[in-house]
Amino acid sequence: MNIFVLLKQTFDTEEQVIIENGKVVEDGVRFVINPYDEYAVEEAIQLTEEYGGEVTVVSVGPGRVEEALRTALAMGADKAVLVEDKACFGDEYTTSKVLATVIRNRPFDLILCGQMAVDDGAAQVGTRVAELLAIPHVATAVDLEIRNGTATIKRESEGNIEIIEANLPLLVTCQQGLNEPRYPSLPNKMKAKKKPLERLTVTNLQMEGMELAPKTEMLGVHMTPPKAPGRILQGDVREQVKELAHLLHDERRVV
Ligand SMILES: Cc1cc2nc3c(=O)[nH]c(=O)nc-3n(C[C@H](O)[C@H](O)[C@@H](O)COP(=O)(O)OP(=O)(O)OC[C@H]3O[C@@H](n4cnc5c(N)ncnc54)[C@H](O)[C@@H]3O)c2cc1C
Repeated sequence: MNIFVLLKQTFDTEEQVIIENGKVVEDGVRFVINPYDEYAVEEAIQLTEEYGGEVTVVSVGPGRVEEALRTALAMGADKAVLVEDKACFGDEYTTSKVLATVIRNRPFDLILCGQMAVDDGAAQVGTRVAELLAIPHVATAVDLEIRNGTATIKRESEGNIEIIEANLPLLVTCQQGLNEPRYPSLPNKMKAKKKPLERLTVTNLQMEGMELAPKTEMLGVHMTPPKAPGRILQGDVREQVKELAHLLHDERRVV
C-alpha cells in the first residue's frame, strides 16, 4: 500500500505566542510536527507494518521543516518530499494545489493528514486536496481499518461516532484518539538522516505563478484583549442587589 502523509510543521503548543507588527514572531521558537499529523504518520506506519508498502511524508514549507520530516522518517516513514520554494507558500488554496500536484502523478492508495493545523486552525487542506484529486474524503477519523481495498472509518461528529465505508484511493483526516504516536528511538533517528528527502521547486512541479496565487490575504494578527478583572460586591445585601441591578441595566445593558 502506498500511503502519503501531509505534514505541517507548527509552533510547539507550549510556546508563548508573541505578535509584533501584526505578525507572529518566529525567532527562537520551537517547531514540532502538527500534533494531528503525528496521528497520521503513526497510522500510516502501522498500516504498512501490517500490509506492506511505503509511507511518504510531504510538506510545503521553509527549510526548517526538514527537521519535522526527519522526525517522521525516524518514526518509520520511508521517504519525504519537501516543497521549500517561496513561490509555493500562500493560503490553504495554494498549499492544497501544491500538495495535490506533488501526489497526482505518483501511485497512491491512501492519503492521511491532520484534521487541522493547530497554528491557523483552518481545517481546509485535507478536504481541498481530496477535491483536487477527485477522491473521497473522510474527516476526523478516530479508527481506521482497511480490508480488500475498502476502508472502514469511525469518525467523531458532535459527540457521536459515525461509521463510514469508502473505497481506496481515499483521503482521511486524523483526530486525537486514532492511535498513540511512537517516539523515535536514537538508532532510528540516526537511520532517518540517510533516508531519501526530495526537494522540489515550482519549476520541478511545472506550476505557473498565477495558478498558485492565494485566494485570501491575512491582513493582520492580534491577541484578544485581556479580560477585565471580576468585581465582588460588598456591603449590605439590599445595597448589593441595587448595585447589581444598576450594573446589569445601566452599565452592561444586558437587562
Ligand atoms: C467540519 C468542520 C467543522 C468546523 N468547526 C469549527 C468550529 O467549531 N469552530 C471554528 O472556529 N472553526 C471550525 N471549522 C473551521 C476550521 O477549523 C478552520 O477553518 C480551519 O481553519 C483549519 O485550518 P488550518 O489552516 O489550521 O488547517 P489546514 O491547513 O487545513 O491543515 C489541515 C492539515 O493539512 C495538512 N497541511 C496543512 N498545511 C500543510 C503544509 N504546508 N504541508 C503539508 N501538509 C499541510 C496537515 O496534515 C494539516 O494537519 C470547522 C471546519 C470544518 C471542516
